[in-house]
Parts: sequence; structure tokens; C-alpha cells
Amino acid sequence: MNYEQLNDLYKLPLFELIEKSRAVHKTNWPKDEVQLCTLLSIKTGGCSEDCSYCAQSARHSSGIEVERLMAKDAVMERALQARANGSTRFCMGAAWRGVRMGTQRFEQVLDIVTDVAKLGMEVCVTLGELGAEEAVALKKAGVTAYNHNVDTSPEHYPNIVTTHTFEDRLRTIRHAQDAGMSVCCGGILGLGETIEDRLKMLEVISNFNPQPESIPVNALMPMPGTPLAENPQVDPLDLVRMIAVTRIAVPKAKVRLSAGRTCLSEEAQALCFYAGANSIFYGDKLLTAKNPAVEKDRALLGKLGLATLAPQPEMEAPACDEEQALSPSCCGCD
Ligand code: SAM
Ligand code: DTB
Ligand code: SF4
Repeated sequence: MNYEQLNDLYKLPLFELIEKSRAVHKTNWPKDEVQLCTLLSIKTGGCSEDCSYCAQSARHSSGIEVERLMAKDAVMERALQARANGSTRFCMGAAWRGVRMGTQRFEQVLDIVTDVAKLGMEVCVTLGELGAEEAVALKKAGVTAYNHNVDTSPEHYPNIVTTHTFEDRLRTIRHAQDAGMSVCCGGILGLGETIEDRLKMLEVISNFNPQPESIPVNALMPMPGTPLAENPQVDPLDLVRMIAVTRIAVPKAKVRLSAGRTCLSEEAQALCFYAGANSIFYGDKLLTAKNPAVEKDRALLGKLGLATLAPQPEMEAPACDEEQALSPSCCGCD
């Protein structure tokens, strides 16, 4: 969808917008299930990049403890725990600018992925920039999806990050798709962007060909010591609107209600699910920040009568849409 179409949807009275997104949701996700994903930071802090929202950048004084790449046994223990708790997707994050073939740390990550992939959960990794070769190696090791967010509009991106570009992000996403991995790509609300920026970000994401398999919608968790530490909380109803428009623009994606749930009431989260969110991060911790307790989330899903989505570790990545590839609004992929 293009910006004008997204903006026309966004401007609708809220109930009218939600009625539309609900209808799209019901057609594509008739069972009202929620995917549970557990996150683990396998390498924390000390990152060379200057993303102004992130506690893990070495350029900010967030006070988090820098940790080396975790040993495989320790990761396996956490993955088994996640599976026992009912998670169907295990997402491993590393605070790196990127990874390179032939380095010891990348070999170590491939070894970890190979073993985690045997546990029957979907495996997602987010390791920063990837080249074509690295993407192929990750796919071969058993990665289901690669998470790499565009985070905001192309126009606002340089106000948020200066050590890499929006184009760099797109290149990595292209490499992940070319290697046959599903792509998990979304953004953050609350970075001082306008509504126009949010919709321009969604325009880019919805024009990926193939469209992403999942879209995390994060609400900024202002981290002490980062340049955005004093940013105000995102209005929960703006989050609901954004989720509804995302559901309509990318009907088959899992729309993940991601960072920031600790500041959302149960009622606001319920409205997000009703508008089209069908995935959450599950477990008391995100990468460095807090997430609602597992018991609290279980109780919430129980109260709403929402079932959980079964894992599909062998699922095919979404296919390229030939018609979209020929249309003028296509992002230029070939
Ligand atoms: N280094 C990798 C990268 O940049 O893609 C992976 C880790 S990075 C922490 C993954 C995503 O987490 C970011 O793209 C951003 O969307 C989200 N994120 C990071 N810090 C956040 C915060 N304080 N609040 C909300 N979302 C955040
Ligand atoms: C995503 O979009 N959100 C997750 C996951 N992908 C890697 C990360 C959220 C991080 C929140 C801040 C923190 O824990 O430091
Ligand atoms: Fe590093 Fe990723 Fe954080 Fe940016 S978002 S500072 S690349 S860990």
C-alpha cells in the first residue's frame, strides 16, 4: 500500500478502522490465536552503533552490564525453559553492528543455532548487518526468520542513528530474503517521529516483496542514559491505530505487540489483539528491559479466551508476489 492509502485508513474514526482491520484479521487468521515468542540476549551491550533508543550502544551511559557471547549450553538451557513454558518461537539477539563469515563469533552463533533448531521451535535471530553469504549460512543452520527492523521512516532514520543508514538496513533484509529466510521487520513508535513518519515506515515495510512474515511493533521503552530517556510514552490508542493499519496493509503477517507492554493496561492490550496483533514476546525480560511476568500474560490470554499458535519450524518463507513486482509502487526489488 502507498502512503496515501495508509493515511486514509489511519484517519478513519477508530471504530471504523478497527472494524476493517478485524475483518482482514478474521479472513487471514480465523482462529484468534496468539504466537508466544521468547527473547534471549545472547550477547549484551558494548555495541558500536549509536541507535539513540538503545541501552546496548557503547556510546550511551545506560549502565547495563556488558556480557560476552553466551556459551551454547547456557543458551540451550534457556531455550528448553522457553519451550517448557509454551513458547513456540525462540529469538536470540546480539548487540553487534553485524556478523562476518569466518569469524569465531559467527561460527559460534551458527553452532548455537544448529542445536536450538533441533528443539522443534521456530528459530529467529537478530545479529545486525548480514551479507549474502552470512544469510545463506544462517538459513542452512536452521534459522526460520531474521529480525531486522527499519524502526522508523527513511526521512527520520538519520535523526535516530548515524552509524549506519536506512539503505544498509534494507540491504540486510534483501540478503535474508534471498537466502530463503522469513523476515521479521517492524519498528518503534515514540522516537519523536510524526504520524507521517510512522506511515512512511509502514509503506516501506508493506512494499517488501515478499512481505515480512512478522512485524514487531515496539513502543519506545525510554532507557536511562540514552538520548531518548525523557521521551513521553506513546499514546496506547495511537498504538492500536498503527496495529490496525498494519494488519490491513500486511494481512498475512504476524503482527507482534512487542516492547512496551509493561506500560499498557490489560484493556489496551486487549484492544491491540482485537485490532490485529497476534504475537507477543513472552517471558519476564526482553533483551535488557522488562516484560510482563509469564503468569500475568497467561492470565490475560485466559481472560480473553485467546489460544496460542502452534510452532511451524519448517514453514516456507513467504513467496515473492509477481504482480506486486511489476507494479509501480514496488520497492524496487528484482
Ligand atoms: N543489533 C541488532 C539490530 O540492531 O537489529 C539487534 C538488536 S536490536 C536491540 C532489535 C530491535 O529492538 C531494534 O531494532 C528496536 O526496534 C528494538 N528496541 C531496542 N531498544 C528498544 C527500546 N528501548 N524500546 C523499544 N524497542 C527497542
Ligand atoms: C523487536 O522488534 N523487539 C525486540 C526484538 N525485536 C529483538 C527487542 C526489544 C528490545 C527492548 C529493549 C531492551 O530489552 O533493551
Ligand atoms: Fe546495536 Fe542493535 Fe542496539 Fe543499534 S539497536 S545499538 S545495532 S544492539
